[in-house]
Amino acid sequence: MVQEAKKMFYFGYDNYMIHAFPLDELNPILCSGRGPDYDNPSNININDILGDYCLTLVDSLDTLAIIGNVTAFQEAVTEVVRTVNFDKDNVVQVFEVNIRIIGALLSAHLLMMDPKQPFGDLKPSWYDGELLHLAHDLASRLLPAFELSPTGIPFPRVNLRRGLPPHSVSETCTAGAGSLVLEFGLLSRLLGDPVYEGYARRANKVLWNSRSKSTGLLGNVIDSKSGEWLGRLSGLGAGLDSFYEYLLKSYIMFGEPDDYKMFSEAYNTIKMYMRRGRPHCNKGSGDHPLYVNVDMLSGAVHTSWIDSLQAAFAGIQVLHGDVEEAICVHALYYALWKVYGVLPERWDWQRLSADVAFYPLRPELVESTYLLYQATKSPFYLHVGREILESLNNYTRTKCGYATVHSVVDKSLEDRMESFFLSETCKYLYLLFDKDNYVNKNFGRFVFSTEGHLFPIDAVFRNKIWQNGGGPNVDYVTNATCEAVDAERTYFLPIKSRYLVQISKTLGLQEY
Ligand code: DMJ
Repeated sequence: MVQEAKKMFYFGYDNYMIHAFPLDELNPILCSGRGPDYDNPSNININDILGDYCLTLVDSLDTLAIIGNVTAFQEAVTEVVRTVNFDKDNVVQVFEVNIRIIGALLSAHLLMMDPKQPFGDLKPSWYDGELLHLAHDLASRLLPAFELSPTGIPFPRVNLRRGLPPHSVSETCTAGAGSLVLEFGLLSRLLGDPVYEGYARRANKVLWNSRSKSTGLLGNVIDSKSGEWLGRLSGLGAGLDSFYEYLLKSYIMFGEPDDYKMFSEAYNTIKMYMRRGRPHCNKGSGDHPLYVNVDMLSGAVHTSWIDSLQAAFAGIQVLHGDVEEAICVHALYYALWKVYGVLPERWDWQRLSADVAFYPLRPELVESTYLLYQATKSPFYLHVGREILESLNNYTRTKCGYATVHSVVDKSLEDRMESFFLSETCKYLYLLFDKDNYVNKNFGRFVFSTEGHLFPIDAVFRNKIWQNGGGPNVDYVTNATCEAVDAERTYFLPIKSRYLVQISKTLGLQEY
């Protein structure tokens, strides 16, 4: 399976380099490349993400390192330094640029600079911090989104060359505005410049302080000009997912107690208002646990769909130490995967049908499968990973790469391979199976960004050299407790078979 996962990555990556580079993405059916949609500037599905900066190459850098291909990694770094330039008259989304490009550049830089050389001698002899400078340049181009916001919540888009576009839309999602602190914090601490982290933290504070006074919940869409909520949906998926994720991961990385306080309050509120079903994952009776979307003001059920991004929440629960709950959340999305062979973007839990039927090769299920395997070492998760890999090969492999599923119902395809397929889906599959990988043997040394980029945890990132003479932040230990998973659990199914049968039957699966 290690070799199969590697093959999957190289099939996508090599085809991108042959048919698409230096454009941003690969069209895996037509065997061609794709850049921004200049004919239709309002096509934000494409233009939010593609900015003419070799996106897929940049997003793939650390996967090459993790897979152990030093030569290809060095070649890729050379190409990035030779080709990538952010001085472009393109309007892109702050969040996407941050997680896919700034995160990728910082991760590759940090892996090269690691004196322990965990993935070999990655640093080309000529390397002199060029990727860090690129990340710095790009982050500076995003700053107008923060500087010109009257509330501190960033505008969602900037023109990389000209700053804030005239008549900019100010409507932004909570995750978009509030998932910058990991990358911006690392950048600030690497450069000794508090500006980036300061803006990202300010955005988080404003969002946090805007939570409902009655429920403590946040909505999914907010106006960055007025600070008014425009979307009252509160849930774990689209619009909110990485906001929670970054509160926890930022705490793990920087040790700031406030991040953990916010995360744990948010986590308790989520459990109180969104969770339905039997109280314990592996005990008692009742429906399989489900986290529903609720209204942020009343806490009442808001929609009857859940979305595929919510599958990542099980991974966050693992990091938070709530492993039993993670097992249950994962089991639901795994059962859904078995129904369709991939995951629908939205699924209606009342009608038991796909509400929004596309699947753009997203990583969330394999990501939480990987994290659950690390936490439990149960071979069950290796089997889940194998099924995921096999169905990706069955349904999405095309002549020149892996393609977005247009409809999970009829398995028709669209000619697009998003960069997160290589940076996340393939990376997590590979790491799931490569049990001796340095990352897995030193799991506590790293944090994965929301785009799957690997960031080393290091005491130097607990320093703010612009504060207190740069002394380490020692006040970071909280009373968080992590539930240990008993060794004997390794030999049983992580979730009792009667509960697996229950969820499978509910979803109409014939076999389980
Ligand atoms: C990725 O860009 C990131 O994982 C993000 O947090 C959510 N969307 C995609 C993958 O689905």
